[in-house]
Amino acid sequence: MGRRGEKNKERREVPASPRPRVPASSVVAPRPRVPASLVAILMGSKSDWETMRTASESLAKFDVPHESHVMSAHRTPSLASEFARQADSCGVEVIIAAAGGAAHLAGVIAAHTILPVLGVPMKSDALNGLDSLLSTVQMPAGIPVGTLAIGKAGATNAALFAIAILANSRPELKKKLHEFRAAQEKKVREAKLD
Ligand code: RP5
Repeated sequence: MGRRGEKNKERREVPASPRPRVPASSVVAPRPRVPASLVAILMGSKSDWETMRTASESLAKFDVPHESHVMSAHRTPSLASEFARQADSCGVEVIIAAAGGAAHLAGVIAAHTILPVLGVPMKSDALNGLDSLLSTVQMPAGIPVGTLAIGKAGATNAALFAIAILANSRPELKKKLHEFRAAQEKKVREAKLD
């Protein structure tokens, strides 16, 4: 097999590529059944999913097409960097990256793309997530990672932040965000204490 063939073979074997962007020529064609993902949720381990499913559920409530993958800055470094490099051309607009401990995933992903990357520090056994928070938030100037709170609050807010970014160019999402805030406010105003 020539060099080109080998390169294509490598590309096909990457299991977690984002879904391909819908080509411009399909504008007049029937809409695809599964829309391309606008948000990619990445996490360093399957053990992070219990927390990160919160982000996925929040995006689903706003009907935002998204995909979730396990990949690690340490255990699968080439998969993580390849995903980050391809995400933009596949139609992804925001990446959420969650990791715990020496949490480098968000930073590594941000190093390989100019898409906005939102980092969610996972609660860790050893230091309760303080290690994850500092590893994610302390990026050197030049490669930004927007870091959210530790754990489920961070996962929810990462999704809401991603929606807010997407809403800048999508009036229907902006409307849903206003409705969400109004409903949230109503709930707090009507809270009854025993
Ligand atoms: C990180 O190490 C993961 O993001 C996870 O939060 C932490 C522990 O991973 P496991 O040992 O549970 O796979 O890479």
